[in-house]
Amino acid sequence: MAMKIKVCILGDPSVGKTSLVRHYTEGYFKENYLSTIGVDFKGKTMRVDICGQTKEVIMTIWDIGGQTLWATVRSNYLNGAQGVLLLFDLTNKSSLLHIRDWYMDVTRVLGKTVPISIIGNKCDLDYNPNIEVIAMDLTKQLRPENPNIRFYITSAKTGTNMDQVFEEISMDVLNKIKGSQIP
Ligand SMILES: Nc1nc2c(ncn2[C@@H]2O[C@H](COP(=O)(O)OP(=O)(O)OP(=O)(O)O)[C@@H](O)[C@H]2O)c(=O)[nH]1
Ligand SMILES: [Mg+2]
Repeated sequence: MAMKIKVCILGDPSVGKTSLVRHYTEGYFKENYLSTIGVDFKGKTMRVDICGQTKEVIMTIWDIGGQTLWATVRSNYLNGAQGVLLLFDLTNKSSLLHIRDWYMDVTRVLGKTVPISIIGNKCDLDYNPNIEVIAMDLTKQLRPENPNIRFYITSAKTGTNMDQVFEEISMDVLNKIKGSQIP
């Protein structure tokens, strides 16, 4: 039987959350920007190899609009999430500086060991390589409390690293569920 998992994607407005989810689940990219109001849902059925077994996983991705400012509303959306993607825009430093706040928000609701990936999106554009160094440093700082935290650069436009992001977060979620079943 297929397992169902819930993954949330968060980050500042316009960093490319909806675009990344759309490209992954529907296979196309759109240049125009239409801000997500509240939350949007997309589903994807995938096959994940775990401990030598192939499992069918139905991933529901909750794409939470970056302008959803009310913390209570956001925490309602986050409830029950098993994995989290925190997105920033490699060409927008302030969106990276806000990642720590997004991280705090998420771990307040879901605990510190929830599988999380930090993602620098729009790698198809020119960006200052320093921003990647800062993001890797932040990931390292968070690793003692969240040992499996990952960092990627992606492009929702070209699809660079897109499959890895979603496959690896689902593997992390399944591994965590499996670990918690061991008495
Ligand atoms: N070049 C490039 N543009 C991108 C990429 N990802 C998103 N964009 C563009 O950036 C703009 C914002 O993308 P969205 O996916 O709507 O951003 P969002 O994070 O969902 O924004 P909110 O819903 O307001 O929180 C759009 O014009 C996209 O076409 C990317 O990887 N590369
Ligand atoms: Mg959006």
